Amino acid sequence: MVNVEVAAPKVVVVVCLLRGNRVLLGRRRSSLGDSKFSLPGGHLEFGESFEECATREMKEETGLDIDNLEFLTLTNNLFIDETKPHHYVVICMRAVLADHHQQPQNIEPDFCDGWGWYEWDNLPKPLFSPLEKAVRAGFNPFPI
Ligand code: 8DG
Ligand code: MG
Repeated sequence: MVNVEVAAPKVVVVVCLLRGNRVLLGRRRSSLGDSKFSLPGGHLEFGESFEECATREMKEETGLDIDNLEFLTLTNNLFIDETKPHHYVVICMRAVLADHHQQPQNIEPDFCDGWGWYEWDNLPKPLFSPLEKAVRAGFNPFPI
């Protein structure tokens, strides 16, 4: 049972990093969504803009520098049935590489098996549940 007196939703920023018709995904190493493919990102720190958080998380997790950040959408992600319940308000940004020759590095191997570029029309399986749900609902991060 969640103690709603002390439990609080957290704000997370994730990034759809676009390259041609591909997007950057990593296989999670985490109690939540372990071995599922998900977008890079993490918790918004006090005082940060969404753009700053996206840029920092991308650098911390992949070593990549990003550019042309734009807000895409937000989702209210509940993981209530987990042993430890979580509630995330997820801000989803879009970006491109600042330097098109830069390659992603797996900087936090304890939290990710590795990063790869995946075609949007042929996404890997299994996707992390919130991403899977968004894709099924028609979410598409590419500009029209
Ligand atoms: P931080 O401590 O470095 O700030 O965070 P992190 O260690 O990078 O956390 P994370 O697991 O990558 O992201 C925080 C939570 O955000 C994660 O446990 C569940 C939620 N989340 C979603 N959707 C997505 C997503 O597509 N990608 C990521 N990375 N997290 C997501 O609900
Ligand atoms: Mg992360």
